[in-house]
Amino acid sequence: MRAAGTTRFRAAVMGTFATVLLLGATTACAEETPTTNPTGATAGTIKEGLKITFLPKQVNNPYFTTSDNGGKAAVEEFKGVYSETGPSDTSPSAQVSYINTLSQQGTDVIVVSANDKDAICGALNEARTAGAKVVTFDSDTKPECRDLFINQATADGIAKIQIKLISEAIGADGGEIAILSATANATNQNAWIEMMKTELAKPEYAKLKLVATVYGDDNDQKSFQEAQGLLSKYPNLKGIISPTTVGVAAAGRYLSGSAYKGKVQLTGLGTPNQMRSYVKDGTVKSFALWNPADLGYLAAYAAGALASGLISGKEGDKFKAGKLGEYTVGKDATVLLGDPFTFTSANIEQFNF
Ligand code: RAM
Repeated sequence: MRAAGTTRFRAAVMGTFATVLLLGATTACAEETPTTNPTGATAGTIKEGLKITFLPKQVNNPYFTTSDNGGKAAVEEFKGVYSETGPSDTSPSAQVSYINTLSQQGTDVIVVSANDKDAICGALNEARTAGAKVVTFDSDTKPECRDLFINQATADGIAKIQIKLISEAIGADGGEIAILSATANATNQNAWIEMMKTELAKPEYAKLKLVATVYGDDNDQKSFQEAQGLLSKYPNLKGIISPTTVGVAAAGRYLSGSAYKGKVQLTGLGTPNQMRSYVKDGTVKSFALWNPADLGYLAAYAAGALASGLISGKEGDKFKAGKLGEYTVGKDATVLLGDPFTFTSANIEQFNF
């Protein structure tokens, strides 16, 4: 459930979002004044001094640099103590030791994007027993291992846009397509892939045939090699969907330097800075993403509200997320940021992240 419709994301992208990311300015309103929302619950004030730590899938991924910086901006607004830690590889259990350390250090909230929904579950629950709150963002763990999940967009919406974009790029004749994903256990990518298969089963996509799903592990080199491998194994391939910022950038680099440039289509989820040159040189017509800075910002406000006892994570709970306004907790303790946004040559110059 979300507090506003599509217009919120659009406005954020074209307005505040562009301002914050292009100019590095912070326009957010830091004041949290006690109010009473329509359900009668008190919105209240986030406590000062909360220790809020972001634990991304990996620290050397520009997507997470942007999301976590959004979180930092929010934590500074409500006068908390922000930090970021995490692995540089995306193996299933790479985050466990970081969670254990944060728990021992008495972190108030761990804000984590899960590489593997099962592998970190036990450590997260131990941290919760020790007093920490757990907010997942971007990639969820199992619901019983966290207090809240901040979802960037619905899996259905993310799947639909990618199938639409690859279909448009390939054209009416259709043909073979493949998916180049992140890790085999990634909660977010796996949910999107399932929904993409559902979407592909629709009559309007009857001419698109998914022939393979491969995994680049959100590692640039491995993703590059997997893209290369797809083309040698499937000479008739017409398109690749890569629902990961690391994978789509690596596939773009491979295609743009190959004879397949402009012939084999590529779309997926990418950051504008990593994809700009491939849009400009004709390798990529369009791709999608959400606003990662807003995702981190929203996750931080949710973390603050949770650790202050303003919300518990039950459906219908409302909290204020600074410049983004009020959000409502939906089913399964999930908060939804908004809709994915499509980048093309017509708008990519407006973005810097
Ligand atoms: C990569 C990560 C992240 C995902 C984006 C689209 O950066 O896999 O989890 O949300 O791509």
